[in-house]
Amino acid sequence: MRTYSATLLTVAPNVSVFPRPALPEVAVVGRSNSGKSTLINTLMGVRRLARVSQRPGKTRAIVFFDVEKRFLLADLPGYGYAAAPKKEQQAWAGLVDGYLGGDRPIVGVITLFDIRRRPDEMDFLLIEMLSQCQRTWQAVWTKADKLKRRQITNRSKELDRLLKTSRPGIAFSSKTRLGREALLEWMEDDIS
Ligand SMILES: Nc1nc2c(ncn2[C@@H]2O[C@H](COP(=O)(O)OP(=O)(O)OP(=O)(O)O)[C@@H](O)[C@H]2O)c(=O)[nH]1
Ligand SMILES: [Mg+2]
Repeated sequence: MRTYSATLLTVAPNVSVFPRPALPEVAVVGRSNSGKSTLINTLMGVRRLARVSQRPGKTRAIVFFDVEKRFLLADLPGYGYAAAPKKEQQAWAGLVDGYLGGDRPIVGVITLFDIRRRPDEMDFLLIEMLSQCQRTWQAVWTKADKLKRRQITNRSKELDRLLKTSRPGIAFSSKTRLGREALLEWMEDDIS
């Protein structure tokens, strides 16, 4: 299995401390608890690079990882944490919009959806945001190990339809590594 050598570069709670744009960047976005940090660890083939939350809504900064001085991976804070106060939700929007809508060399956005959940208003808002800032995104249906093979196929089709994906989403599991190769292929294509 191909693994990557990745290191923590910066934890950025606001736009003023983003790293200097130099390398191509791949962003990982999605609802709180959708599995962003776990997916980054799985993609890189390491155990404890990105911190996996014990409680949802813990990550409140963009965490940048440097991968082999070739590209950066950006682990974005999750949205949709119901208990978050309004002020925090605004801070989230400011940070994510500042990042995705800014002038950064983002070559692709990995957009996560729990395969078992029905997308809601906030998911559609994220997609709207991505298309407004003209970002190429790849949908990923996470936690596919929770479903049987047949259900994975059906849910994947249903989510493609609901979210109007331009390319089919990739069913993914950090437990079984389903979808890892397909997602890496997409990512490597974008970087080079
Ligand atoms: N069964 C299963 N559980 C997963 C998978 N990916 C993540 N999880 C679990 O889902 C929970 C949330 O995972 P995280 O990676 O912390 O999710 P996150 O999107 O980074 O969450 P925030 O940083 O709070 O936005 C953890 O308990 C993980 O172990 C998966 O593929 N399969
Ligand atoms: Mg996280």
